[in-house]
Amino acid sequence: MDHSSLFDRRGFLKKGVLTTMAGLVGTRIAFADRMPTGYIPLVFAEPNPMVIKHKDMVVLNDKPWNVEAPASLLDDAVTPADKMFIRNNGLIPDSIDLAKWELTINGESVKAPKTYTLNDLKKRFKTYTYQLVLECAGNGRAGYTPQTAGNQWTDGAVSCAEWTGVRLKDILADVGLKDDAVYIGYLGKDLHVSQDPTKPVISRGVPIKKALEDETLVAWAMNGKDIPLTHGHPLRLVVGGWPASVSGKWLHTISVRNKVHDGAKMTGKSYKVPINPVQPGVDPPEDQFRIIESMPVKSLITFPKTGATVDLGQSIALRGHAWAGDRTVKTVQISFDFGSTWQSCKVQNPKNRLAWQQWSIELKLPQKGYYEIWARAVDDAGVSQPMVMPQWNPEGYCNNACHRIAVKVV
Ligand SMILES: Nc1nc2c(c(=O)[nH]1)N[C@H]1C(S)=C(S)[C@@H](COP(=O)(O)O)O[C@H]1N2
Ligand SMILES: [Mo]
Repeated sequence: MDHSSLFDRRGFLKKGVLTTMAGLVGTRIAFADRMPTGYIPLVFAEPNPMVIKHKDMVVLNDKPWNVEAPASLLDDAVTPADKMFIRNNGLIPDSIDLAKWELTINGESVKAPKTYTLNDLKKRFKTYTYQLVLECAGNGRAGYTPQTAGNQWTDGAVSCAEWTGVRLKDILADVGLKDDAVYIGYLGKDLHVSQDPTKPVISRGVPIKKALEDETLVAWAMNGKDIPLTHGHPLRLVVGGWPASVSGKWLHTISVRNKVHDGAKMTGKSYKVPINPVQPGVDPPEDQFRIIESMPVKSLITFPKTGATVDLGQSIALRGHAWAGDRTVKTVQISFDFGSTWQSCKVQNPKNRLAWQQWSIELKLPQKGYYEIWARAVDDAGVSQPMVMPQWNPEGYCNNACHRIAVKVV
């Protein structure tokens, strides 16, 4: 990181930088006035300890940051900030001035553009809180053969945190839309890795119907606190159930479009899959791809940790989460005999629409030996997770194959 932008002319940390830092560490900076000139606080050092998070998180890339959780770390019903995966396409903005932060709503399909301060948003609209599943479309990519390019996520690029903010539909009603509105697109303040401010990082969006759902939020809080800097502080678009790439971090603009949004990573083959199934390894031309919308049904075993050893006769409180994009999960079954027989688990209702659901089962494994435990969820339309690799696709998206863990009984 270039640190020169952090300091004022006298060599002290800029006011905005201190505010950013307070956002990062989640509290005010004690003795901020006593920091020596030219001093770089640890949170801005590399690697940034506040970005690295829980010690068991797995760093796939640090420029930009891409960090995932092992499945066993995702045991909480509501994902805590330190166990939440990070998927950045660019560089985290390094100074954020809360007093000057604004959200602009513009585009061809607004009657007139309008701008709100953070305070306007908090005061003028009703506040809502929802638990929302954010899963990177590339989650599970490591499971595809032949291998596809991109971060080799295993199972942990998914979270379900509690987001607080205002409904995008309330803001859009206040702005006033034209009849031809079909799509929205976001813009965030992150910088391209080249640090070239003219290069866009990512600007995705959703059809207006999804944008106007009750659960689509413009959020400023996560799990009851300011959103951590890594996850979009101070403002984020949060759209549950769809590829998490549509949930724009460091949000400053939403454009209401009269055509499918054409921002960075909406075009080409990004976040798209072939319209017709292809043979693994075959990459059809661009016009034969469609944009991924709702994510497919999926589940995780979060306890026990793969590789666990239990005593014969000891019961295991097997558990995890299941989710199904815009749908709900109807059943979760597990097998410990390589899929020959299946047992039904208890499945809880979601806290709200688009939240993941907890499932559990008390299990006793019948004899000593090595076992694999497989979990399979089925959604309310009767669609099941596949046992093995689903439809291969050139960008390696939407791998919702069953999660498996190994357990030894001694
Ligand atoms: N501004 C901005 N928003 C972004 C991204 C980004 O790089 N920049 N990455 C997107 C992608 S691809 C994913 S999967 C999610 C990751 O969210 P998280 O890092 O908070 O877990 O953020 C999305 N929003
Ligand atoms: Mo993503």
